[in-house]
Amino acid sequence: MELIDLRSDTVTRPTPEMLEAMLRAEVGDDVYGEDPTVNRLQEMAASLVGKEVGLFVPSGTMGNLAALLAHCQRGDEVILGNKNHSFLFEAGGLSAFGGIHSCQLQNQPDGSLLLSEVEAAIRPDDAHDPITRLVCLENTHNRCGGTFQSAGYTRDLAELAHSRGLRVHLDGARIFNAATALGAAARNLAGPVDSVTFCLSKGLCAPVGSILCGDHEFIRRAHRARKALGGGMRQAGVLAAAGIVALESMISRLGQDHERAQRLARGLGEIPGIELENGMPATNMVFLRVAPPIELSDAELLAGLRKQGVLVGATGPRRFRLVTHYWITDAAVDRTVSAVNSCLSGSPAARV
Ligand code: TLP
Repeated sequence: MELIDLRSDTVTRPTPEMLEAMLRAEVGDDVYGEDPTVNRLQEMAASLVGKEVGLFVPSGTMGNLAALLAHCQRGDEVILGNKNHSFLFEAGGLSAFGGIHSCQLQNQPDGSLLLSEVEAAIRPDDAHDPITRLVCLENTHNRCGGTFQSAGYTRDLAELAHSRGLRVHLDGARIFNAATALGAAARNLAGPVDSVTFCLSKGLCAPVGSILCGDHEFIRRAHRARKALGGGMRQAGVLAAAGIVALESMISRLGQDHERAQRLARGLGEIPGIELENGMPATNMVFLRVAPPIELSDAELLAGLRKQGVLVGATGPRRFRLVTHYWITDAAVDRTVSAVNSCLSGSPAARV
């Protein structure tokens, strides 16, 4: 039985074309800046998001942390959403390694921050206060449901931040999903911000890696931070080669993942006891809640689905996340809907 893994788009395996490119990759020592494949990937990436320079990093987490370290000094404050990945799921790296203080604002349903709240959170120049240095956005926004924010919103936020002397970092782990959903170019979404991280190893299917982009001076600082964090890789062209294939051939197909997320949501939404948490999905994530009359525990549901070859993510009591990606076909979507249906209707075959 083929496993249907909907826990995340991070589970995507490299495509045959990527494996082929990895095998043929020309490499050098990237710590010396001598890996031609890494250099090419960084140039392509920077141009896609309209920035001067790109820096290949092992993960989105390191990209965000290197950005924070490059923008902030110890004791500086960053304004970010209380559901942002950097706040919730990066092991507190910003305070552990950067000594950076965080001011958490409530994310709006689309993942944005209210401009009025950002403005109110900027500290006065007073010796009692940390120095507000940076605002962090996330687009698409993972915990808000894979939602996206428009280029207009990003521009307004950046204008406000810049007018007060702050910089803006965008966690654009899935920026190409946002761009696809908006029918916009990624460079329009990233244009107004000072730095952006995006991931090659999520919907774009590369096995490893993210890119941090910004201007020369910012990337010079981020490069040093990457080294300090142990992210200076040597013959990384082997990985970058897959990243190049990802940028060349995987962005234009992301809409298929969004359509499949819609198909999945429509199917699941018809099952009694399932509530779609954010309505129809904006991109490639379906968040759902299992309503109280259903007696199955979360562990029983996960185990019942696993028995039928379906893996989904648990995101909280009676809350689950299903993420579509390259390896999820229409047939896999339909099989998932029937598996959930049979678990919830108490089919003995699905019980553990
Ligand atoms: N997100 C993962 C988990 O960590 C939750 C996932 O399965 O979605 N920014 C955003 C918005 C992310 O969703 C993630 C990964 C990251 C950064 C970190 O990327 P990696 O996993 O490459 O460190």
